[in-house]
Amino acid sequence: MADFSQPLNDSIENKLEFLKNSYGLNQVEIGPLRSPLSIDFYEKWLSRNYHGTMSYLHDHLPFKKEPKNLNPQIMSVISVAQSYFPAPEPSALNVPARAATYASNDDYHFWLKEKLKKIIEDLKTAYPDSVFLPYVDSGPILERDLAYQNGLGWFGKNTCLIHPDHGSLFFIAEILTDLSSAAVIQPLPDFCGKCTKCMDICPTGAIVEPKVLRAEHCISYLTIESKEVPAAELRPKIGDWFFGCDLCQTICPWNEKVFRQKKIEKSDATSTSLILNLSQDKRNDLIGYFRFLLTESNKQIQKKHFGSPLLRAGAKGLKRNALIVIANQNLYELKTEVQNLKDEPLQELADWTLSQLKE
Ligand code: B12
Repeated sequence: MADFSQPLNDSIENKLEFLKNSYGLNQVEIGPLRSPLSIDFYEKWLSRNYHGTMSYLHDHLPFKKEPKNLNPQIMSVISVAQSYFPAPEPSALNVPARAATYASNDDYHFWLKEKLKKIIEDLKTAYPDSVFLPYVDSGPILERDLAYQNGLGWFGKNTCLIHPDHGSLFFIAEILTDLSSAAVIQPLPDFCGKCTKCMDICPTGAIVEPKVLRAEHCISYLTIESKEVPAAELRPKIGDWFFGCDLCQTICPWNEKVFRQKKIEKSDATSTSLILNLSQDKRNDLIGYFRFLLTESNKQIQKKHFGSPLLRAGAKGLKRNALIVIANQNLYELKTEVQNLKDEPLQELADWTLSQLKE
């Protein structure tokens, strides 16, 4: 529990600075709760159907547009940034398949929410009668926009919020509160300049314009959020990405700067290759893991991935993703398991995988 035994008139901003350091967060900033500055872009994006099957993004519109609809008492938003690389909460499940960097942590929806609840407990000691509502990712809040307003970063061309010191490999979370803040925060200017590396590297061309992601083509969507089987022309472009993708972030000079500063050597997490070269040992590990996915029951698969963000894709989604990587990495050792897969919705994909395997 935080010790607020500093002078009683200490401001909320100073308390948040103290909590930021106590809880190992990159940034914690409070600002008045206003409507998102980029709501017009959001509406246009929806109208272009770039959200694919994520229909909840439509349902969120009235709240995203007017965050006070969540609770009319709310006056301010406390924006939180938590860096996820190197992993602050490493996952016990270390899958040998290539996954987005954030997935090397336990599922942040739980531990980051817990952190927010502890911060709220601390704040309650100073403001016992105030309202504090924690949000992490799944709420109907345009998180990047509110964080942008509170100075946590600018919207990069890859749409991620980028901070000059922290790069973009951070989660965003909020505490909405009825406390008011006198802080006047200027959003950060856009430092992307003429750089288009994130747009150029995206294997599926999902960044159709600077700051506009056609999510239905983003590998993160195809391997995590979507319940469908990707169109045949997109499958080879997914490369060896089994769960999520980071190419538009690892190529970003602002993250490269952070990797250098933190003295992070080139690793799978920082590599910009579409397909990693595997040692024989790593290839064997990958084959073993995919064999497990193709032959075990959905229940066993769920059990193994409990507590990991990978569970978000569901057992069927993980099988689907394995079939695509098996084809793209030519893991012909799994031919029999692919042939024996009896899963109606995945049948066409399994046939496609077989057609790609060459000894
Ligand atoms: C749906 C969703 C996805 C979808 C769609 C992604 C997307 N870009 O929207 C998919 C599944 C593809 C996805 C992928 C990822 N996601 Co996601 N996702 C979300 C979610 C739930 C909603 C986002 C949303 O509403 N998008 C709507 C579109 C329209 O927003 P947008 O693309 O960001 O576009 C905005 C800007 O471009 C801006 N804009 C456009 N033009 C202009 C011009 C100016 C001048 C300005 C100021 C602004 C501006 O307006 C738009 C609306 O704000 C949020 C959590 C939340 N509740 O907000 C997390 C969130 C955005 N995701 C996050 C993460 C970490 C990821 C991944 C890195 C995970 C991974 N590695 O697999 C990738 C990154 C892919 C990418 N390049 O965005 C983080 C982002 C952290 C950060 N530093 O930015 C969030 C905030 C989750 C969290 N709580 O930490 N995600």
